[in-house]
Amino acid sequence: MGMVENNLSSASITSNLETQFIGQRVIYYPKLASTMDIAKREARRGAVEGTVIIAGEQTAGRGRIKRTWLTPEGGIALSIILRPGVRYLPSLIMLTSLAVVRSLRKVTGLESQIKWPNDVLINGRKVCGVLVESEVQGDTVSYANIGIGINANFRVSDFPEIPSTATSLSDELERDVSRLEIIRCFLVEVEKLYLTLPGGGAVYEEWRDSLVTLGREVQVKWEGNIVCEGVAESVARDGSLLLRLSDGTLKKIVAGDVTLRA
Ligand code: BT5
Repeated sequence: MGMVENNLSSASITSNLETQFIGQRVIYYPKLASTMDIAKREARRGAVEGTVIIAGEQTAGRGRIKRTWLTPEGGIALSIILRPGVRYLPSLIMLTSLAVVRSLRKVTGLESQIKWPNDVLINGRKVCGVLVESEVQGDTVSYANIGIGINANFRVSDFPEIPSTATSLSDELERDVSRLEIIRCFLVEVEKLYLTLPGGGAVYEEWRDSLVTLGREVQVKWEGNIVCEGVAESVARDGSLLLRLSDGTLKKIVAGDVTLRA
């Protein structure tokens, strides 16, 4: 696979970036443990809202509940420091996934779908994971950092540690993509969606309508154990999944992993 871009740097990302604050300050590391760690440290030091931390490669990337996220060279790993009003916290995972879907479509032409709660899939395979880590004091959000890991320019089959249910952009397209373009587009899309929140924008509706999960029979797992099964009927505005159980009752699922049944 040829090199489409080799110039990921703070300057190449911020240069003429059409945002007000997201990505106006970028801290780039060729290799890093986890962008979430640096984002937390920077946020606690009072970093300006919209500060972006990007790694060319991560050695200790994190998923939810202490799981590992692998970002080999060629991947995209970034975190953004935000400080929304506390009532907008549930919207962050939604707007982040939506911004990924929009930027993959715009830059690569690939259509992707969102799987509750935090996966972006292409043809049923995970291409991106989303993570939000926040600290709230009273009614104030000290920080809410959003992180995305996108499998971009590498072949998943070259990394046995990555589950075979994953895919990458270059696996899908059989060519490399411009990580720089995807990152810049993503920052613009995140800011657009973020700025709609106070006006009661349609983030929730768009997210709900992009979910592959709804209408499907699913199994919900928590730490590897099946906790319930049912039909994913809807999602609530707080992001939770509403599951119709076989006895007809509706159960609200706040966290977990879902497996879509055929
Ligand atoms: C996620 O967690 O999907 C959230 C991943 C967030 C990663 C970003 S990268 C930038 C920022 N800095 C970080 O340190 N993290 C964020 P979860 O739903 O818990 O999924 C984790 C699971 O996905 C693992 O247990 C593996 O099974 C699988 N996995 C690991 N690496 C993968 C990859 N590259 N592609 C697809 N699946 C992967």
